[in-house]
Amino acid sequence: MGEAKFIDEARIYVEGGHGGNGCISFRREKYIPYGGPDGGDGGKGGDIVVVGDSSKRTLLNYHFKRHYKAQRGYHGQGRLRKGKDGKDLVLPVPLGTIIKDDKGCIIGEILKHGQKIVIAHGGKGGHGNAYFATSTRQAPSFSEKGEPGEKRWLNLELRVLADVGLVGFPNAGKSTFISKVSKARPKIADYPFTTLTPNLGTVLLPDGRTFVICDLPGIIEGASKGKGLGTRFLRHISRAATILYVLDLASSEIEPENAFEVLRKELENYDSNLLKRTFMVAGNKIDIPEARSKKGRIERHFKSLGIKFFPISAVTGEGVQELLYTIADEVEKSPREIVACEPELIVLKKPEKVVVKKVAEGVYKVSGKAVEMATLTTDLENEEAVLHLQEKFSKLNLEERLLQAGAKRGDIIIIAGIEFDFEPDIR
Ligand SMILES: Nc1nc2c(ncn2[C@@H]2O[C@H](COP(=O)(O)OP(=O)(O)OP(=O)(O)O)[C@@H](O)[C@H]2O)c(=O)[nH]1
Ligand SMILES: [Mg+2]
Repeated sequence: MGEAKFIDEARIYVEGGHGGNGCISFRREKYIPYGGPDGGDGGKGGDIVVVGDSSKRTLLNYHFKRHYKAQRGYHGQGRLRKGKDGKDLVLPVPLGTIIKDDKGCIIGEILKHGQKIVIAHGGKGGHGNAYFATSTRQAPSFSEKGEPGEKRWLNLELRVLADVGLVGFPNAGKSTFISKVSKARPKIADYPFTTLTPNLGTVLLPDGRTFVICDLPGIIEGASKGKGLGTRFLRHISRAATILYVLDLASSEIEPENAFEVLRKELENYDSNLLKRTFMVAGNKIDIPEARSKKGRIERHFKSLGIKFFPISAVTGEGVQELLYTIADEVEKSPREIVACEPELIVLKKPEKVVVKKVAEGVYKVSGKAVEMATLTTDLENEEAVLHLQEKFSKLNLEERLLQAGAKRGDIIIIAGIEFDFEPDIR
């Protein structure tokens, strides 16, 4: 993973495929000049589907290409042939991707390889004229148009699925640690903020247990107020089972006990739930004499607080094995949080069927999925089709609703962007 190209947010526009139109056709048989209606239905438009792909690590693709439209459904044909459905458009995303709409409502989250979520439904195909044949209307010469596909802007947000999150000051040795215990190869250097984006590494223990570590950019005092790289990367450990604080025992700038307090404070300011998570502390760089000399004191300090403390050297590997086994135990006990339980997660109310709004003197706008779809699927040039639309409107009590809202004969009614004159039957 190219470090600088780690992208964990994207905004995309998605549009399901348009449904295919229903067909108007009549059977043609020998000696029968005008047979019964046999126009087939249109096919459904393709859906847009996100799918979990464990080989993906970032949302980079969606940073470059933002507009997605699925294939439309094919039109119906004569002899009752139904149009083919449009192909779904599949968007692979890394595991841990959360999909939100513009109101911040969570549409879903991808946690497993192969898991699918439809984020924009294709429109239904329109019925062919055969569908409208009744005993009183034996030769309908109209059909429905296909429905438009669902369209919307969505926000993709990645929260990597890690079992353990590494939290520490810059230069504490977090990246050195992850490169020692996994195949991850992040940049390591003796200046602060070497790591600019999270890195994941998988640890495999000799006993077969395995877990995923997330190395994060360094946190400094004031990070939650935006200092340094800030705390926005902390969201990547928001569902880690446990947190490993990495302290630099050789630091000449701050004592490890204080460093730990500062880190806890910054985490608390970012999201106090992070403090409820189980955690342990690694005192790094004990290969350096100044660090080793502090070891006893720091050990006693954390022990007195009941905190698990491990003196290690990420460079030589001293103490690392023991730490890894303890992490594995911890991960087993408290599995990774797999469901995003966010306060923003609200169940959307079922949309109202018909909503009438006066937009100007003598102008009313009508919205609601059923009314809009009925309008959009009608061929307004075809008189029979318009009569059929009026039947649909009366089933939805549209006329009454408009009269209640104050509409009068001759007023303009706008439905799905199309203007009608209001000509009520009543009064
Ligand atoms: N002697 C010694 N040096 C270490 C040890 N671990 C890390 N270092 C050195 O400390 C410096 C910083 O190491 P990094 O792993 O880049 O630190 P980091 O915590 O990832 O730093 P940021 O990415 O900037 O937050 C490097 O020069 C490492 O070689 C250790 O156990 N012993
Ligand atoms: Mg680093």
